[in-house]
Amino acid sequence: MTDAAPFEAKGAEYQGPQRVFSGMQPTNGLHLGNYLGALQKFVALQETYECIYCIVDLHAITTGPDPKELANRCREVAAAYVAAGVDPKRSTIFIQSAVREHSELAWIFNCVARMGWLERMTQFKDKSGKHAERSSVGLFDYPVLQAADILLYKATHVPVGEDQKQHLELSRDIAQKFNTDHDAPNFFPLPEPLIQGPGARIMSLRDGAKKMSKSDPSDMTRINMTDDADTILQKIKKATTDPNPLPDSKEGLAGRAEVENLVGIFAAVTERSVEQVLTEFGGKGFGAFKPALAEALAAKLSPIAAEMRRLTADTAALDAILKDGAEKARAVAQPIMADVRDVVGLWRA
Ligand code: AQP
Repeated sequence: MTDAAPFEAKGAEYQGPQRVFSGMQPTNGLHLGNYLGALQKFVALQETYECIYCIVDLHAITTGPDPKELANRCREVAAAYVAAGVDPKRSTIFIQSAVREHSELAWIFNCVARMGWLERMTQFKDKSGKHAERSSVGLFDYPVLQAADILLYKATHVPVGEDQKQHLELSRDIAQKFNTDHDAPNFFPLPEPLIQGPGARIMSLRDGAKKMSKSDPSDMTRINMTDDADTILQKIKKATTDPNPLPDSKEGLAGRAEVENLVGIFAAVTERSVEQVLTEFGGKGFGAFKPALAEALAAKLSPIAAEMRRLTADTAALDAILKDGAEKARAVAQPIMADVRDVVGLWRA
């Protein structure tokens, strides 16, 4: 048995190491929501935890990306991680499909998760729209693979944006049911989502009811991590607002979702509170606020974008980081997977 005594007496708390896991899909380029909701937390958590950060290409193929582009998309996400401050010497950065055990554990979890649990997942409903029967089984099963990603490393903490809360609850349900069904209390930890903080839910620049998303057909709805200062300014200038000036208190943002989103973004990128932003801009119009917001965004993102360009130009160096990361990830995952096989009673090859 490996990894700090996974079987404890019934009812005991999980005793294994505290470990962070999270990932991002190499679909379109990353955007401000990905950065503020997740990536910024990835960086901060390195101070406290052992961190494992994945680029989830197996998730990406649920929506059929161009196979010729997928490897470079993976490199772009890896470059974003490193450029934002994830240190490949301290943390593990790797590509999901390079560790085969993700798929194997997902299959085992398919036999644990219940259809009814998956049918309740709102992300599948959003992404499949009116054509659920024509969606891939993989898209339906996405949160089960996500549970496997996390639990393959017995991760205890998962930094994600607000949109992933329901999937994280499902991961906890799967861990709990696996432990109970196999009479293996505390074999898997029940992973804690780390969602709180500014930036947990960044909305579309055009519609305050929709989250900022890579897959939105309009590029004007999002700030990409690689947008230059001029593009950022144009997008912010065209962002939906209303004719009223900014309020001078938080209460004044009620019913103004788009304005609330822009103020929240300003607060998050300048590391101030919403109240502080409103103290400065309350009573002023968007003619003053929007250029200041665009400038703050460019100041935050431009150095990261420049570093991303430098890193993606050196494919060999990035690939070496990913190879090393995959080796480190396998070293954690393989003994845990061997234990899972034993617990489930699979044939020992
Ligand atoms: N708008 C958002 N606000 C805050 N956090 C967000 N995240 C995504 N959008 C926002 C967080 O970013 C991480 C990586 O997400 P992902 O690549 O796994 O895919 P996703 O959650 O489905 O994000 P996207 O950008 O909206 O992609 P598409 O359009 O491809 O579905 C996650 O932690 C997520 O919470």
